[in-house]
Amino acid sequence: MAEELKKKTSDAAGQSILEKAQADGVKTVWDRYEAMTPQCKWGQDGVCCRICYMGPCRIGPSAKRDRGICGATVDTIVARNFARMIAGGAAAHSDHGRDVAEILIAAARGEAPGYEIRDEKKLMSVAAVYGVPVKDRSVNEIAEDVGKAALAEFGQQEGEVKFTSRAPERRLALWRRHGIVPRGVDREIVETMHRTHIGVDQDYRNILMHGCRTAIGDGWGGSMIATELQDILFGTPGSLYKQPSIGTMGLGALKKDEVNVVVHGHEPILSETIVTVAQDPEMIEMAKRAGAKGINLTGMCCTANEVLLRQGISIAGDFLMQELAIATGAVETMVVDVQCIMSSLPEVASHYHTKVVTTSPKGKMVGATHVEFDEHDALNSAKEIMKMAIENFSNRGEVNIPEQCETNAIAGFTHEYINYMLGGSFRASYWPLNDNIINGRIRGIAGVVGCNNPKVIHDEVHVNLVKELIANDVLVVQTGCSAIACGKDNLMLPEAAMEYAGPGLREVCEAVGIPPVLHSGSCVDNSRILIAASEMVKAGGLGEDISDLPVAGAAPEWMSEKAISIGHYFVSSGVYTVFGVGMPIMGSENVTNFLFNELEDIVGGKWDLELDPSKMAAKIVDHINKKRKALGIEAGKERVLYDMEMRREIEVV
Ligand code: SF4
Ligand code: MSK
Repeated sequence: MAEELKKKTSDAAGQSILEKAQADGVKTVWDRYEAMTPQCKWGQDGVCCRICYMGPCRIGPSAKRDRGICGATVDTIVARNFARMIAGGAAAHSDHGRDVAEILIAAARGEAPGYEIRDEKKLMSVAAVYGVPVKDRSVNEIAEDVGKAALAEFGQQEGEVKFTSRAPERRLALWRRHGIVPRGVDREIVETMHRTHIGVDQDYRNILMHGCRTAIGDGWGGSMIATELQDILFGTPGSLYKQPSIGTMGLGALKKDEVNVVVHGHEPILSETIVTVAQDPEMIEMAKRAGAKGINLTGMCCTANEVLLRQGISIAGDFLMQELAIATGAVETMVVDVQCIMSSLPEVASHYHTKVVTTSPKGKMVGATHVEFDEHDALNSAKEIMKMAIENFSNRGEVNIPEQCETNAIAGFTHEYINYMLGGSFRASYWPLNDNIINGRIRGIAGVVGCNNPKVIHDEVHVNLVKELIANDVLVVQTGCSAIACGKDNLMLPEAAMEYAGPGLREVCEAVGIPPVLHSGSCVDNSRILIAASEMVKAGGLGEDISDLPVAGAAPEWMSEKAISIGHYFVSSGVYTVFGVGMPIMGSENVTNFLFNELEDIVGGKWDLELDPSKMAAKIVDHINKKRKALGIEAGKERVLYDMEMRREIEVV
């Protein structure tokens, strides 16, 4: 039994609760995956077309059919399916961004009590990008105009999405040359859906290039709007208190004698208010009257990352642990909003006392309790949910929270904090980072992000990949569930550098006092990585475009459409990006060759696929070495002690 469990998850606490869930007769994601195997090869390879009802059409050599009923080739079908995944992912991120823009406007108008402008510095920097006047205007007037300008980006029909101006000049010029600067966030998503309708765009290259435009509209548009506006409303992680947050990670974050509320999903609009209510003395008193010692709030998936980054709230788990958290019997309420919420939650919860509460009109579930979250009366919505959780405490049955040693993780390494951390308030700069890359102490940087997937051992690929990268002096930046996987494995503590990092990276981590693996946030916060990469280019010494940098991206356990959109905007931004698990393009040699090879000559970045974490790490290190060689820094440079003259030069840069 123990060996079987280890084939499902590498999380020890997860294994013990999975065993309990099985004993309780609960079906989990792993049971449903097994029941689904062998999975449809056509779907896995991306060659099944259901775009019109003459089909479905499944084509390819083994089917002895080389065209769909309408005449579509396998290349057209695979490219269309892939482009639609990009559109789905971009839509999810961007709709999140739109919600934040609406709240910012309402908060600025005083129509959303409980929300306020917490980060004026960020507000001013975003106002500058949008050209919003700031002189002699109140913070709320500026915020309202910033919110309106951001909202207008979604439906904009002409021009360029403004945040693309933050990319290095060469990158923007390249995008313009290829006609892939997004005009408006929604426009590119809609055009993808149009182009991939039966009988429109039949040229796989043309379809995939529009995929670049749509994905850039996500990374440099919808996602960046979500991240930046959330920072304005809730504070930029790391910057508010001049230090990142620290929190517990894993199922051990649940508490036996407290009312456990798990916030799950993506949008901090809801979870930030629940954090406030969980600290309300009236609510804590109510919990005590119900027999609990207090209220314990924890997070799941990207909502967890958002509240850890800004509030130091602990994380109960990543994507594959949502059912297991309920199976502990300790969760009074799981509050969900949008994205990555398993449809099985109400069924799993029916074995225990847990209430699953949906809050978004966009995301209801049969079997869940719906408490519509009214942003204009946020505190009362959150209080209603909290009272429900407290009342449910007395309904608990047997509780089994796995014994585990406390696992802490430091989180909140935004591009602003990295800037501050390296140079302090007055000399904030990316130059020390570039310098350490040039002198070879840091070989390069890898963004390791994305989901979990039951097709591979839960968390194992993330953790093994990241350990190999840091052993090779590659500094790792993380978001999403990948960050949670590595946080649970203690890789986000400075001590991890002593244990796992190569000598150069260890030296830098020791000097600066940082972990070798930096937590940068949630899925939409991959936009922070784009800005950090642009800042590295601007700091100098590492080329003139993101594609010149010794950096790479990876999503070793991906599963969602959002991951495909993220991968495609990394690639479109000039980053070599490797996915694990598999990719739904392998049915077309031409599409695979375009994404894995040809695209590099066009946008400077390319896709790759590698299932084995050691080989994935080797590919990333090889790519970084190739970039170092092109920059002429393959041997590394000896550290130079700067005199005042040289420092002045740096400041000019
Ligand atoms: Fe088949 Fe063409 Fe219809 Fe797709 S669009 S289902 S390939 S007929
Ligand atoms: S939550 S998209 S499983 S990272 Fe952002 Fe995790 Fe992937 Fe959802």
